[in-house]
Amino acid sequence: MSKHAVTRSPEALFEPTRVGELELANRIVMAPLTRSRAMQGNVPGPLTAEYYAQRASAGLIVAEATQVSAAAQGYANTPGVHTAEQVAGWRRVTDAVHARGGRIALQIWHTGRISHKVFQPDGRAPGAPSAVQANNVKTFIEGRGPVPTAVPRALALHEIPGIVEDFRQSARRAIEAGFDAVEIHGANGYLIDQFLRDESNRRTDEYGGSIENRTRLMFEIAQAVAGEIGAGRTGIRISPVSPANGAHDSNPQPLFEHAVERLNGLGLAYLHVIEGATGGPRDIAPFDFAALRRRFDGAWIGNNGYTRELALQAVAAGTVDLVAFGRPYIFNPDLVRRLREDAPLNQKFEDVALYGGGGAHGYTDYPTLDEAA
Ligand code: 8OZ
Repeated sequence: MSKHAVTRSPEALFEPTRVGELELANRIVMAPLTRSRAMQGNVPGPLTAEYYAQRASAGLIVAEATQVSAAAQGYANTPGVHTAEQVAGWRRVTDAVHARGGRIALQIWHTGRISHKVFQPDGRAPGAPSAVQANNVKTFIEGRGPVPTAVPRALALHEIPGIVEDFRQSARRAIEAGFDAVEIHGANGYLIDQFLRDESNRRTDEYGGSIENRTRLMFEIAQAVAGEIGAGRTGIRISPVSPANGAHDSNPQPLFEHAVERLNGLGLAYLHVIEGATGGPRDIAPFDFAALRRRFDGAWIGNNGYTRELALQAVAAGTVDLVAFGRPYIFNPDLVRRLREDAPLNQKFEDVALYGGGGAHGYTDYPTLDEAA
């Protein structure tokens, strides 16, 4: 029998569980959500601390994608974790979440080709595996709105160790800032995903060509982060069939089976899997997710379009260990209670423009059940 052939009570969704070195109050995860409200210097401010504290009843919060270096940035007003001010800003956030009894991981991120020269400290084109522009993808620039992402430049072989090092140091700084864990952003068409896939990776050195070579950067980053902060505090997010940000591979099944096999050898705490198109249909393309799950001994966090029913059923059947909710967490700070009590969820009552950018409105002003009563 497979190690994952468990049967649990549906109530297990609301009960404590252990993930790596973390003791979590329940199996509900707040997915990382880019909200673009960082202050000057890409520093998370007091409003961000309040926003996450409001959501501290999640078993685990995965805080929004956060750049590992200045060059890793791809959008206006996203936070970083590469300066002392950013670490101090994040400390406010983790203190506020811990004061409410929550647990919080930081998602560390390099956008690669999903960037623009205005974000690059040297003013050059952003670095990527190869000089291949993402097909019809836009980014946000302050005062200019959505603009096409760059034609990137191919990173030189000698630049790659520095990127691995940026992830390692960011993981260290995240722990200094009080995070309980670090999630490596390997999904959604950003740098790590760009290296994985044959559409964006046309390299002929040891980081391109074979599946072994294309999974090398992901593996080296995961190894560096786990070596720095402990595998039991390290997770990684992948999106095998998502076309997000122009991601495309001619044959994702063997690619991701190999990637997960390599990651499993590191003993990581969890694998966070976007099952389908990010924020879109779960059945965008045929893919055998169970084949990945069989290759991974840590916890599996399933994500993408889960309803209450599907979450209860997937946890009970053991297809997933935890369920991450994204958009419902924008509108429902007390999502855990609402799911537990089968109470109605707040629906989107504001413009989608408030997802990213702006102030408190559409960010910290969604009512809990008690406040709504
Ligand atoms: C929405 C807008 C900007 C970035 C992702 C980090 O898709 C993101 C992101 C989402 O993973």
